[in-house]
Amino acid sequence: MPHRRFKKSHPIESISNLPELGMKPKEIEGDIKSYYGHRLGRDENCKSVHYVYEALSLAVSDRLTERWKKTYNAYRKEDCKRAYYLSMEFLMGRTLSNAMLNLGIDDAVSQACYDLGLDLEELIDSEPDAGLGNGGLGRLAACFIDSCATLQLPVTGYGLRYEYGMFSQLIVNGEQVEEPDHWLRNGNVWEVQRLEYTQRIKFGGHTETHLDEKGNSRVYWVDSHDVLAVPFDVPVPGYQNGTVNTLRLWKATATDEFDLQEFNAGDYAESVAAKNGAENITMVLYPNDANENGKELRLRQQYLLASASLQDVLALWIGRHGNDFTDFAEKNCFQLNDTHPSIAVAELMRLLIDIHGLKWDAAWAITKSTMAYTNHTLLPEALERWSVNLFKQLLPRLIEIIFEINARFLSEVSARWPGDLSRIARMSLIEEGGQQHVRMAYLAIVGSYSVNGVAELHSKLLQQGLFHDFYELWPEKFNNKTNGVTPRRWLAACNPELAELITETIGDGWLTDLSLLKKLELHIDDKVFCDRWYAVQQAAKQRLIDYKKQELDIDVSVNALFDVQVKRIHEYKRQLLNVLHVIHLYDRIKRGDTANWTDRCVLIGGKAAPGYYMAKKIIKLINNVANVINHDPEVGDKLKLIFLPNYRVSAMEKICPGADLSEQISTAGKEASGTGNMKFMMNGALTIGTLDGANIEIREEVGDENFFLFGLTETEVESLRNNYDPVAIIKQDEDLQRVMNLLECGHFNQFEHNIFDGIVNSLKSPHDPWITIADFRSFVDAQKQVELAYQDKERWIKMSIINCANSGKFSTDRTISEYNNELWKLTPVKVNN
Ligand code: N85
Repeated sequence: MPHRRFKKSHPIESISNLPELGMKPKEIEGDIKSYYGHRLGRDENCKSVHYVYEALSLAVSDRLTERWKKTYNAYRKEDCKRAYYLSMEFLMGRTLSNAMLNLGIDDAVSQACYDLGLDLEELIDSEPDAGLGNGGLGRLAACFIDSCATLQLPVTGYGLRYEYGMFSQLIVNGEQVEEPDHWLRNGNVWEVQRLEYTQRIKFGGHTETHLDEKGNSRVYWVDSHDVLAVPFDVPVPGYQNGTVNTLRLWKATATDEFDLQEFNAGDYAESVAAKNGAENITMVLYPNDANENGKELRLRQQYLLASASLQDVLALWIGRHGNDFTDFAEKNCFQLNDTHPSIAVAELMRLLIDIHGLKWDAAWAITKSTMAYTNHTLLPEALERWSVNLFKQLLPRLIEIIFEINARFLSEVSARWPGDLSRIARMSLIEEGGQQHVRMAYLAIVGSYSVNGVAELHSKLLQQGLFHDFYELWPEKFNNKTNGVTPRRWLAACNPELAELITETIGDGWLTDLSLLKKLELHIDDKVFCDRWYAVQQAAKQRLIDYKKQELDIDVSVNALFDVQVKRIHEYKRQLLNVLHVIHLYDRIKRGDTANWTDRCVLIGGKAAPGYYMAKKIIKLINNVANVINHDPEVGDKLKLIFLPNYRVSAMEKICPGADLSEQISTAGKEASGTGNMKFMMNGALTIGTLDGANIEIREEVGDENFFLFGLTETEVESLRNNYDPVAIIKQDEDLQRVMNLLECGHFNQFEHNIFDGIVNSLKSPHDPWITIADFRSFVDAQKQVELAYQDKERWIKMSIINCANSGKFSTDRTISEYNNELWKLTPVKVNN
């Protein structure tokens, strides 16, 4: 019998020394076949596309892993400063095509698939989205880590590995029905479980104070019910630069001894069942995009993310520097994606003091120079507040620390404003009155060195409004970082025809320096170029039609203006205003007012939070109006209204290349930034929009004449609130009267009495927070300008080119460079291949 033991004490070198993987079609082809036949054990009898997708993905994934290890080693060797992006959501979408693009093997893979007789498009489309986010905030995190890798910055994403991602949306009888998204059902080739980095997380129990072995008083958190956080790592490749960063997602599991205790008590089955309790923590993503719900499970999720991630970072530090935290703050920083992970402020204090023995002041100095907080909304209903009682039960040590932070902070406030009791009450981390609550945004502000908004207007409103007291105290903490999107996924990968035309015209430098798109403007008078631009866009529109065809069974002409609004359904985003305009167009057709008509196809898509009554009613209204319009022979090609079900990242990749007009019509002051607006612009769509969020900066970049502006400004909105009279506005506007009349008489709900009463009443209410009626006339007029522009094909093409050419600012490469230059101060690390 040969010995099964390794001969040497360190056998690792001998098995770690791998030959480099080839990037040529034949080499990739060989790996695909080998994975398919050997690892997956399939042959010609297998009819499922899935295993072919898996074989190809494994081949691609190996090539990522090679670079991943080199990146890891390069960071280790440099002992460089690192940043950590803490987020409850990473809305990654699909991985395969992006990985191919960033590895620079898309042509080789195409060739390999062609030679094997495989349909690459079909394989790519068989991948489920990683829908680990709600909307803008989650997708921003995904674009950010893409840019960090492309800029070769040592940044790790930390998030949660939800078993169920964002629900799938079905439309049944015009209404949204939610179906659970079990995205891991068929396994996930892109993740690697790392049991060796498992962390232990405490919940419940109580605290005790004792003297430690050195005679110092120390707090112990005891009798807790612990859970394990197991990391699953996902590779995040930069654009053709050898860097592969890490997204580390935590899964909650039960500890072994938890079972054992129960087992000894004789209740084996109960104890195994209790495992579920632990695993429930990362079972499901909460599907609210603008509403905090105060559920205990959600607080457990937040704490698990914060605690596991911080323990992980501290373990890495201690592995290298021992228990010496002197330089910790110089070498680490944490960007908090909204308040969702802001419990990290208190948790870092706990770990440094209770576990690593630092004194309060030293721990606080580290905390407030490593944490930075990004705010994503001004909506009061989205501001997180946790009940102090819940905190005491679930995280007894953390609430003690929060109270201590608050006491010290409030004494700073009263030193600055002696006797100003109302200011102290306003600024306290604890909201009084009935039940006490922790104001998580205030905890994040007090515990951070930076507070930023996500567009200029939004950051200004934070300083003047929501966080004004804090701005007065620490003006230097506040700053703006206008959002962006990654041009790799949102132009190169999703619109390869346009990308190719751009590259042929100006070279390929734009992929990593999007400001170079500006050069396209030199070609707007080149007839051949403009014709090609038009042809590419028409082809994208045709593809969008084809993609939806089986599902929708509606004939749409590519010559119609494709007018698109896709985003979460929310009253502030005003899908209702869009519908009012559609009803107005329908009414014009029925009245025969169609001289110089522009055919239009209005596409609306988005998910409503399952508990958001009005948002669900809006979906029903869109579908009912669509049903009437699309089946009216008198309307014909002039107007179509389509609700796109189950909007998600992979859907946007198909939608944004085919849009002519991008609807960004939120009530001014309510949309923090918006990022869909940037994706559309980058792909050559024109925007109709209010002066809200990043629309303002988009308009600045493209120029007033290339943007369809309408609506009240934020200041006008606020001053109108006290004397807003929508009924009077309706009375004075004949078109609007007719639209409201169609709604009120039940024209769109003939056999469903009164179902839209809630919508009608909210529109007509003087307290409508979104003042939709006030912007109707201005919106309709701007839409007329859109039609005029669209009728002049040459003018439209030029405007389209100008929009794309000026989208350079909205690359997350620019955004991340600003985060890095002003806040993180990391040095890029080259990875040698
Ligand atoms: N904000 C956003 O997407 N917010 C959330 O998804 C969200 C989830 C959640 C859960 C968007 C609990 C409580 C509150 C919550 C803004 O609306 C966009 O304007 N909020 C902005 O472009 C985007 O964040 C990225 O900054």
